[in-house]
Amino acid sequence: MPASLCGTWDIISNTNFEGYMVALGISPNLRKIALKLKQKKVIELKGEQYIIKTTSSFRNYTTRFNVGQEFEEFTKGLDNRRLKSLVTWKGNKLVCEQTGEKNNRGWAHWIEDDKLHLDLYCDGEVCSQVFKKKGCE
Ligand code: VLZ
Repeated sequence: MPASLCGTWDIISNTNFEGYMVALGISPNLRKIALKLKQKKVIELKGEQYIIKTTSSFRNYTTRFNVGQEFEEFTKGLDNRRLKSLVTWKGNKLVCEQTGEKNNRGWAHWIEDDKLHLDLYCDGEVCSQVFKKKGCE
């Protein structure tokens, strides 16, 4: 059983978010704003359903899914695309494959040294984010 991803997490590093946003076709103006944001993750499990909220002072993004069940995702406020997404456990990683206009798109979450890790990938670009649990050092 993988360590729980649930909780409230503050971003402490964000490598190549710019490259990920370029791959998604986010405009230069929006990228400039987005790069400065302190992102937060709130991950909850309600029954079988995961709820992942990405929040910031500028824009929020929420996704809800059940592991192993494909769902329709609309990336509202991000690149505004419609995707077919599927989240599964691969070892200790919670992995999402996002099928749509962009190739090789998805993300993976895992816990390492009490930190929440997230790789966001699109079209050969990888953004690596690390979060620390709120209230912990
Ligand atoms: O997260 O795919 O945790 O949905 C950035 C929001 C969110 C703020 C990046 C900037 C993608 C917006 C988050 C301006 C363009 C994401 C998944 C994994 C769950």
